[in-house]
Amino acid sequence: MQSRSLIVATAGHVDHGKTSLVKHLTGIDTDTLLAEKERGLTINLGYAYHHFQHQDEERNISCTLGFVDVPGHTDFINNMLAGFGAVNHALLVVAADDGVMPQTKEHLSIIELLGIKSGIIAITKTDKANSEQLESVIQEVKQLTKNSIFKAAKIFKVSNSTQDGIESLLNHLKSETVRVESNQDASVNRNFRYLIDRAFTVKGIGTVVTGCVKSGSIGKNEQAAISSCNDSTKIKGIRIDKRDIAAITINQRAAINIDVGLEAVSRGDWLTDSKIVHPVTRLDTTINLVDPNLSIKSGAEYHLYIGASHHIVSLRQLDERGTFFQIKSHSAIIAHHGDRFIVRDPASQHTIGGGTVIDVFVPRKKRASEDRIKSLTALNQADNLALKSLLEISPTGLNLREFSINRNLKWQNVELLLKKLKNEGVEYVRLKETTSKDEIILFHEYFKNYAKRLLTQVENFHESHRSLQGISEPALSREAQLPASHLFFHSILQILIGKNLLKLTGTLIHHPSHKASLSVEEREFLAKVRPILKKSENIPPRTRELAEQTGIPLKKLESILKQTAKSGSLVKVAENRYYLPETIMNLAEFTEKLIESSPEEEGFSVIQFRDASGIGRNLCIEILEYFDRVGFTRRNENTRVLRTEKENIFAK
Ligand SMILES: Nc1nc2c(ncn2[C@@H]2O[C@H](COP(=O)(O)OP(=O)(O)OP(=O)(O)O)[C@@H](O)[C@H]2O)c(=O)[nH]1
Ligand SMILES: [Mg+2]
Repeated sequence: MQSRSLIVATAGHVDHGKTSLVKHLTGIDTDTLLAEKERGLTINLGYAYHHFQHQDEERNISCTLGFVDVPGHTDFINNMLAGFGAVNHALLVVAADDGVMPQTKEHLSIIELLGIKSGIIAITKTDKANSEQLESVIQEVKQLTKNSIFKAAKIFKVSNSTQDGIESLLNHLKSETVRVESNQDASVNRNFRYLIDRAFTVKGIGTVVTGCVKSGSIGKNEQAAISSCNDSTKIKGIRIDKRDIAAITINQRAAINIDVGLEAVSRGDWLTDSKIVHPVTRLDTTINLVDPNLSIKSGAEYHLYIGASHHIVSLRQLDERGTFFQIKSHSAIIAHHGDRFIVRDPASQHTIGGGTVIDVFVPRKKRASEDRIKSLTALNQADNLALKSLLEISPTGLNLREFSINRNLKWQNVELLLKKLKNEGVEYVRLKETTSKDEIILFHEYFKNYAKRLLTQVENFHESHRSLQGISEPALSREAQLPASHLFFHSILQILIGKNLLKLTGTLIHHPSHKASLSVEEREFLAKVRPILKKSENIPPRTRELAEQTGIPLKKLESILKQTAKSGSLVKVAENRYYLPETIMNLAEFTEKLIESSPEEEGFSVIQFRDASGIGRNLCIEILEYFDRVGFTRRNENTRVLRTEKENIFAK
């Protein structure tokens, strides 16, 4: 059986009859707090549901019409804002005997600023107004809403006292519920995000949270992360009102039983897919100011309402036009591209604007540079356009992991977007940075330029050093001066080696056809020394011992060893120790295996390397320091870890 769910938040001035209306529509009184009863007004959010079956010729649909009832009193605006955190429909309530009042206007502007998609209007207390009064309030409301999402909204006249008009409003909302589009497609592309608005304990069951699914879906027994602490929790049960269900999807409200203590969750936290948990204290956004002439004071504190949470923040205008603003918060914020928020001024107690999150990966430096504004402009577009524009303006490549987390895109969807780009003829290369989780894509035009630079540098090197086999990676990196990190350079180099445009011999990079011209003396020397080094394998003789074994005088030997190492035929590991390239490759392989066998691949100590290899301690240190130097390993106090795979450093 199909299911549909429409969650509506009420809005309107205090005492205009919101809670009474929800009660008549659902039979549930949401003002449950003692203080609410005593004061006769709503303080906290209330929740109520009306379930019904819809049957027509083709379908039998199980429908949920849900309400989030918000307080009208300005003192509880925090709660009102939390109520709208994940809701897409609004019911604007205006009392016929009172007309448009301050919070009618403020709630309307909040609804607009939060990008709520649709709404209807109810004029309540019709029993307390004559027809003239009623007509004048209707005109007033029409005037107020003529440029808003309510401009084409139906206006229902109701009385909570006589119940006049309630049925027709309920019927309208029910038909809207049936018409809600099934959002299966939307939930396939994005990861699960569920905004928590309440958390409590139920005896015998444990911690229960209630909230609304903002994106994706989740099923019973699956795992989700709690955004505030990144702890994982099992979804023990899901309930909509009193019914247990197996899974929930986008736009549904539900109670979820989780297996963490109550202290771990509170209003404003999210249950999300663990892949996208990314708390930040800086966000780049667009903000629409209610009064466009208002100037944002850069040192001032503002109140930010996002999701169902509240933060004290400062704002900084990033561009001259005033499109982009950076938000800096004292507390961690969970947000993704496209999330809406409200900014209030604590001094005037007014909503000053609302905005949309553009990027949660704010650069450390040059936060308002021309390039950054270009990136923000690119990001401020639909997924596919953003990806294409960003690619074209990113000379150091586009970080796909960040792109997918920022926009809460499932990886398969990112792959789909990339495929579409290729189909449109947009060319790029993928740079795999083996030591980090990041995957970078680089626009082909940039890649071509860098590749040319590297190839030219290698050619120049050959021109001026005929007798040398090639240039070392650090030297080439220095010469080529690519605009990003060494890892970036390294990945480009790997692509060129993979395409056979460059070649690695030992640790030297060279043109594939270049062969260092060894002199007759060098060749004869190699023929003599290779068998000795081969036989002694991992523990080659020191130069002094080698001099004895070959009969070559030490001084002369040292000079010819040095010369031959430059051709890549021997590898100088320490001042008095040379290895064959293939022995180095074997030792590198040995090191990789040692790491793999260490608990949780944590690395190994010199002693562990010594015991496993049977090589003496001092020589072990020499070998490992050589590995550090060429960028194969990294020393962390007493342990060593791999920086990259051996193939990235040594010739096969
Ligand atoms: N005569 C009459 N009284 C009404 C009607 N609707 C609500 N009231 C009364 O107006 C008062 C306020 O109603 P509520 O439903 O609590 O108003 P509210 O909008 O929820 O108020 P807040 O939540 O505090 O913003 C109560 O005493 C209701 O009984 C109506 O249609 N006719
Ligand atoms: Mg109320």
